[in-house]
Amino acid sequence: MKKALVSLLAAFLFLSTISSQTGPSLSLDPSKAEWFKEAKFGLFIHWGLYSILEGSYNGHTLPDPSLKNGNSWYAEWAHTRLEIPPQEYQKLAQQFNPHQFDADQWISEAKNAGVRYFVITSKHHDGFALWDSDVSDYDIMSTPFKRDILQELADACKKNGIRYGFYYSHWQDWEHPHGAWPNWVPPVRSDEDFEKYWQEKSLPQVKELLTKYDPDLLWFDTWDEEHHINAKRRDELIALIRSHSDKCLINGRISFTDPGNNIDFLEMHDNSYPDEILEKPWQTPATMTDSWGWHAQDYNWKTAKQMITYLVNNASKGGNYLLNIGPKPDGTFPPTAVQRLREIGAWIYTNGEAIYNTKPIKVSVDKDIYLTQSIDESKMFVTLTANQQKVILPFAASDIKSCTVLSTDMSIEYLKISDNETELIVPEILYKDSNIPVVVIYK
Ligand code: FHN
Repeated sequence: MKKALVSLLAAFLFLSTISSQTGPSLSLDPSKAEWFKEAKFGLFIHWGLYSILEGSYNGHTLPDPSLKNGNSWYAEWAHTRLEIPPQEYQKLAQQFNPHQFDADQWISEAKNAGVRYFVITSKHHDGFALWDSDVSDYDIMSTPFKRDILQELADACKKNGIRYGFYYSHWQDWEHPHGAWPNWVPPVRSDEDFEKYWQEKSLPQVKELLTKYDPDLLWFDTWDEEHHINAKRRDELIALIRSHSDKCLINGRISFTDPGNNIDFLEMHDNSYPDEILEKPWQTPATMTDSWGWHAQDYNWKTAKQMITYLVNNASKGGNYLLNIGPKPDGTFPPTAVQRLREIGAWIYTNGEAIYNTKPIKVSVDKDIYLTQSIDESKMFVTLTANQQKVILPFAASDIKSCTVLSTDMSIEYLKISDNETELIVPEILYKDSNIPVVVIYK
């Protein structure tokens, strides 16, 4: 009897080692995401056929409440929200000819702004591929432009030491007969039909992106539970990526409501900012205006101060800020977007040490004060965004060696308030030089 048990146990152990060795592991070594955690600031690009429409079509401009689903600024949704018939929308491919597109110009603007990684919509919900796809002719080669935009951008990123990745709409696809459409466009796609799109277009195009461009990350998009990306399809896609890349990071929107444990960073909702520190790497995708894609009548530009504050807020909670630009149909960045990038870059030029390669400090402070610290914890950075002159910090004055302004080395006085509270005396002159000064505390 005993002999039989021993051989059963041996067989079980043998099988469990084999089963654990078969098939690629779905998880990536967490060290591969270190660059992402250190990077803090990325540039997102929404660019495609919808950019030609600039938010308007046939006398309607988004948001247009007179249309059943027109009440949204999102210009990249023009196809469905402005009720454009597919055969009309797809004709836009014949007009896509961004003659002023210059990948080096885009990436050098990004680099000067302090951007450390770059993500572009390789295929948004409309199903149009910005690369020469062997899977679908609805791609850049069916336009007058016929250049491999993704390759030119990947080359520019490599030249500038910037990581790059691609947004891919793996669920919504308004071109393939069985891709998902918004729930207000009948008929609701059956799961069997969706599987045809999944096997015929979604998985093969993701494989193309991996084998053609070797990206550092892939950015998938779902935003609620009403999608076909169940755990089986989620893991099938993850397995495909792991089998073609030992570095490509995957975001949590691969299945927003059930990302599982094998994704590499969490994705917040659009323009949303958690108010607590998150352990897993994460980022907020954010717009400079109200739309992601170029919208000629969207004038609601956030100020540089607002966007720097979002960047600092996220860094203080262990996250990144993925800031979006919607380039124009001619391939240029809107001038105000360039101005904002340069304003943010100017602040980062003197204060970047408070952002890059930092980690949160797990204490609570007053609103409009953001704390980060160097990885070795020798320096704490106190970013002030509301012209504060008295700043109370929950640290003992005896732990502080010195206090200076990060950008100028000006000494900052501090007072012991109690055993575990210190007050920084912030002179008004500080706010003359910068409306978001950073005080560095040496411990
Ligand atoms: O529907 C998309 C939208 O167009 C845009 O791409 C954003 C970016 O985070 N993602 C979806 C909405 O959350």
